Amino acid sequence: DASLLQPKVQEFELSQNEKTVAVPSSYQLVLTEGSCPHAAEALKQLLPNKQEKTEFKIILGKKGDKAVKKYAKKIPSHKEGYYIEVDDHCIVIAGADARGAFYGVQTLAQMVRQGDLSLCTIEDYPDIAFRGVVEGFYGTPWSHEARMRQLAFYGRNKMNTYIYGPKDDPYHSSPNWRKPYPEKEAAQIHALIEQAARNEVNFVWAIHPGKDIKWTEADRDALIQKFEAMYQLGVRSFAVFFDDISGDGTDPVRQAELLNYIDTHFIQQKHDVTPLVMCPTEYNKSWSDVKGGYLTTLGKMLNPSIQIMWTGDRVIACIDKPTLDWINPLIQRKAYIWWNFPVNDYVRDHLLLGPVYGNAKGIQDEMSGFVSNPMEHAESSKISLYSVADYTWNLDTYDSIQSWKHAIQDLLPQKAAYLETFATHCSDLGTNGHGFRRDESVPLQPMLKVLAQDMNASEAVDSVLRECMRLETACDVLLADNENPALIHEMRPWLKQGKLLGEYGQCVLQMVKALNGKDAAFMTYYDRARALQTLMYELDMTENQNPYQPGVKVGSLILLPTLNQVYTQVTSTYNAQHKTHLETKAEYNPYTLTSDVPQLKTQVVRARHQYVNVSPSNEVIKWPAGAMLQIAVDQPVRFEALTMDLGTPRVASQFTLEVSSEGQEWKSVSLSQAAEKTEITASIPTDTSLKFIRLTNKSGQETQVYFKKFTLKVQK
Ligand code: LTM
Repeated sequence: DASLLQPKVQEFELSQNEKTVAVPSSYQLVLTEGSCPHAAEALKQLLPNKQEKTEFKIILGKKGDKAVKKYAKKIPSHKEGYYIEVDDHCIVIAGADARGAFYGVQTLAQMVRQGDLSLCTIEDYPDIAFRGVVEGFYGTPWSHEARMRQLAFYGRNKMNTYIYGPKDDPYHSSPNWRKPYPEKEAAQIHALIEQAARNEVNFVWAIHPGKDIKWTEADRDALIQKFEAMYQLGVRSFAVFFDDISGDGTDPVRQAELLNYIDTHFIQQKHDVTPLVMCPTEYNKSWSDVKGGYLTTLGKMLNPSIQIMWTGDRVIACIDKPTLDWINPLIQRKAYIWWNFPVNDYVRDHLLLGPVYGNAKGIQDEMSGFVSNPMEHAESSKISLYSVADYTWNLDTYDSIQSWKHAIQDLLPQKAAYLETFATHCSDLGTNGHGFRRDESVPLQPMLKVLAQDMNASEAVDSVLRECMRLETACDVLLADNENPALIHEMRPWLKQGKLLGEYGQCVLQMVKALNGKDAAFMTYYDRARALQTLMYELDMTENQNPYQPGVKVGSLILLPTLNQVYTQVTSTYNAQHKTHLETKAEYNPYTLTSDVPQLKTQVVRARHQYVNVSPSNEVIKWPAGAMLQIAVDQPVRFEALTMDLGTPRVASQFTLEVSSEGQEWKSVSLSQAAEKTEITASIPTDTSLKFIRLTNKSGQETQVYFKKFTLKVQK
């Protein structure tokens, strides 16, 4: 069944006689020794029983090899393409090159897994030249073992690029980009390079020097020396990232001069190194100042072979034709897409397990590459990465739901149905500074909407109740599963929350049923629903306690909000009927954030114990003159102190901090920042209760800062 082959093949033709042949139990291998070693190795792994004296032949080779000469005309002319022919006594795999032959073997492997082979021909090739992954997120870099598994996964799914650029590897970024890796890390990188080669993946090593680079010969030589050291370790593909920096490092002329120098004096000298890739400082449209000339300078100055990365119209965005029509002329080349999905380093309390959708069809000829930035959870990211492989190989036949289902099947074959149920309710990002959202709980949405309108609609009550039961079951089954321990380990906090959510949903709907049926059990369901609210809150406060977006959210787009709404309604109705005062509030955040700093407008504010935190941002924030960020609370409280980190020394004097009780009269509070430190603090007089606090840029000009921490301490 050709539709089961993933990524989808370009041309598949069944033989007219519709015959099949059994997977050969032994075969004679015909190939030109050494021509496509990784394809040959993969074939031997797939069908180990190679024998000289067997009738059935497998012919494997690449264009130009004697073994496949007869098929030369049938091999697609695209790089990395391949031709397969299956008949009743022979299988031919003929690649346009060695990588194409390797991909042919991967396709054969999928056919073998389906059972008997249909007699057929396949012509296949990728739509996009560079396809894969940029490990480019903030947070804990992937482990060595996770990376080894990833590279094998890329090979199986015909992705040819892995860009190594974890923001929190100090030897990739400041301060240690100038230094060589210590011995252990160097040995691991070497092992990754070997694994990448076995799987026909380009291991691209990226450097992120812009935070503290000096435009001197010494730093230029330090960079070349680091690249040379990486070359000695086996790296044959390189990238330079200038994202998320401010100050001197952002100068496009200096960047272009450095990159051209690297290109001429290092990349071109080596003869076995792929084209240099760069990530610009203005890497998305919303931040681009075309008149300022950053992008056009790169476009004009950079050597034509240097690839320029682009995240789209915004930091987090899907890619379509207008995106590419805008950027390509400016940079005078086809953009190399850095797709910021499923990365969750700005919504770390969410796990993004939903389908990959939103990127346009028909744009394959407008981009030079497409790589996805994943989550720090390597195994869980494979759901999306599988579909990225599928999309980038064959854009026009890409079917997001079908691909998602196949991805789940591939990741956890024995328990795929359970994983699908869980992933259905664990896909949105929640409110976030980038405003990027994904759909969630899609099949249940019609019934959830009916329930939100009328909590007594019995069909909706029953369907949602059944789905909550399915969710609870799925989480239990997955929590106890042993098929992919690394995956379950990553998902564990979310599975535990999903189980509680499933239980809570059933309980709330039982409250509705008990109320309608005048069932005396209402109070028992109420007590349990309250207990489950507490347990969900406790889990959120104790698991995944990263300092950025701590906690664990599941079903946060529509399932949990609808259940909470029903809980409030049913409890209020009960109170009215029985003159009781049961707690009707399910969830409550007394704090709100308002801001006219465009990049901070939709940041999330969270209260945790005595602290109120605004979610930090990964990127540089352009804070306009006069713009402010305000936190309001619905009941007066005593603010004790503010601690913030704008990632910049000597910046406090550009801001004013003010507090107010009613929002009419404002009182200034002084800010202190120690010399050369980035942390800023303020002690707030606790003699009056307050409802508002705001921070304003009073410097009279735009200020560029980071937004690493904003924590208010509130008196108990
Ligand atoms: O997107 C780019 C080019 N750079 C960074 C990434 O490192 C980060 O993972 C994403 C998502 O937070 N945002 C960035 O700005």
